[in-house]
Amino acid sequence: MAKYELLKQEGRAKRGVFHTTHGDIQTPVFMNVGTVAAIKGAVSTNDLKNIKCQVELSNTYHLHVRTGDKLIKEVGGLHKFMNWDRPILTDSGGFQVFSLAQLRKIKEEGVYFNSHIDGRKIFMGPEESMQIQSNLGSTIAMAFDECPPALAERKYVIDSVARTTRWLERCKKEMARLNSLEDTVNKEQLLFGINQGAVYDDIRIDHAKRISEMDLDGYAVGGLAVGESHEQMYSVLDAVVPHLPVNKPTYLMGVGTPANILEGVERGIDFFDCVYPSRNGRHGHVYTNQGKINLFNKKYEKDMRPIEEGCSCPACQSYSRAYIRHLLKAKEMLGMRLCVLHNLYFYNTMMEEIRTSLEEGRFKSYKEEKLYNMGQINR
Ligand code: PRF
Ligand code: ZN
Repeated sequence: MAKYELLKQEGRAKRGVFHTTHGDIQTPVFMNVGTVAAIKGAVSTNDLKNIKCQVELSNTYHLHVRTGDKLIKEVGGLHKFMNWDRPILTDSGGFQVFSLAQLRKIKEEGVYFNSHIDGRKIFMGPEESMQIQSNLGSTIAMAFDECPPALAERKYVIDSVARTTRWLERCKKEMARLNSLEDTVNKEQLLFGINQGAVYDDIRIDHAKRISEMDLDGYAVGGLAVGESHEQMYSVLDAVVPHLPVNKPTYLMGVGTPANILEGVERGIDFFDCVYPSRNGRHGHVYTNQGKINLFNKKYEKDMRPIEEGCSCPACQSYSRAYIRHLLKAKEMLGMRLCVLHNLYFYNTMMEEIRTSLEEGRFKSYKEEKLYNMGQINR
């Protein structure tokens, strides 16, 4: 049975450790996104170990429509398939169905949609999502939810959240059944519930209280970073996180920039994930302690310094801005790969610094310093 230990608190900010069957997760943590069981940019699982990655994140929907969860179960589960023995979190498919699939129809039983790969008709409900995640054998499975648009009207959000709650009850039941079966890949698979409610604080809070009573392994805040302003997102977190159990991990889904993460930590979030570091890396946009730079910029053409002076990532250890710029311009895969490795290392290192600052009771000043250096605040 997984257990979350709250090691230290500074205001609402939490420093914790989550013990799982695939090892401990030190929080706050950034999960490295590998949607199709691969970090985009030709990053291997061996690379992940060298860039301080603790948790890999994959998607139920993508693996279901291509290659297939049944095949992955047959060959021993996702950990074995991709050669990664540390924790894996799988997202439920809910969000991806809503953002990618065409012609979807939401019903009480689940969602009917067409695959974004070949257009074939698929049905996914709470039971199907749990079955797929069980076949994959991830460490942490996410509940099947609906993520309404940030600007959805109140009446729609009330009905949607009520359905998401009923879906969560079905997820919990199905997960318990699957974990008790003889041939299940990971009999100790964990389930996180997901809070929804768009930007309506009262709906969010009611929902948070409701799901907190269900004694799940962790709690996510979903439905954010979907078009609302940063201020609205922070204000939802201010309202809702205090109503989630402090002795369970909290997860802010799909967020975000380094600044968003610092603000999330301050408001009590343990887990984050986002495509920004890998996506930006693939476009030659790399993070430094002075902010993000674009390596395509001509001013780096003879710049023989590493991306970041003093950075211990595989890119900065061996290569210059000028050379990586050349690789990017020549469309050589190595260019993208080095940028992605640097960016993930930057994120994972920032999380490590955040944890240390929390242990030493100086998170608040760490955050101010980091934001100031990155040009995000004035002093
Ligand atoms: N639900 C699920 N996955 C998600 C989200 C959500 O609301 C988000 C919202 N930012 C990202 N990923 N299941
Ligand atoms: Zn680097």
